[in-house]
Amino acid sequence: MPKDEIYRAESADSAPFAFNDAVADVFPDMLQRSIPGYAETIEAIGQLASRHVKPGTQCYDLGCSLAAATLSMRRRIVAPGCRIVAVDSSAAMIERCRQLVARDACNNGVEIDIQHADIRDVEISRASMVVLNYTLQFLPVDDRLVLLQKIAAGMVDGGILVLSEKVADKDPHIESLLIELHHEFKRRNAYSELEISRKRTALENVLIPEPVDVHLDRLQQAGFRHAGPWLCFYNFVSILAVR
Ligand code: GEK
Repeated sequence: MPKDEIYRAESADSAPFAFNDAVADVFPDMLQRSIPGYAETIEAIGQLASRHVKPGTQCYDLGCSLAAATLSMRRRIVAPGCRIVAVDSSAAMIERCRQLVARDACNNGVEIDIQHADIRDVEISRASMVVLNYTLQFLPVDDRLVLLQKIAAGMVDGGILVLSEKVADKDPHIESLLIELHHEFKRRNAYSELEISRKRTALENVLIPEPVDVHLDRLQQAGFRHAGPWLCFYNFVSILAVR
């Protein structure tokens, strides 16, 4: 797995973070070393797919990157006649996503439709499972409710949404403690102080975290009947919502 050294060089780019070729090349290493609980979340997405995906329905992986959640769902879906729609707006991600899906050995009859598109423009229909694994945080705050309303409207009764986000705590003291714990996690994963601070600057105004309560209220407003966190690891939270 190529190692993420993007913010290591003295000459490192000071431009805002973007999902370009350089990022896509090292992406699995970047997520594994930066997002606490990432591997467990991908595993849980597969487990949820085996329990909740209904026959003849669709699954959506919105902001699919390199199809980690898509492939985890495909491996575990047992319901017949299902299809997964995987969407990402980054050309660099989609190009590599197509190669990885083509190379995946699983052949259980679940078709995967990979779309290079903005998730705000994609139609959602007959969905029994939708995954927004660390994607909503990159959308302008004003676009988030409309997207969740569209997802809820396109779901079958009992459909589930996995919404994983980096969050901000309302209490400034807890917020700085969680940020410090996350930085310590990155140091343990061999990121230097300089790399951590450069990445933080690059993500400013690109990744916009909100408090968990704001996400839960918005999910209810969007039409989800139940919503609650199933994973919380420092300032990284994954929420399960049921339509
Ligand atoms: C995983 N879910 O490995 N439309 C489509 N894609 C978008 C948009 C948009 N408006 N905005 C951002 N993206 C993956 C990880 S990464 C998380 C998701 C991270 C895409 C963007 O191109 C990138 O591939 C992905 O959302 C976010 O489970 O890098 O922290």
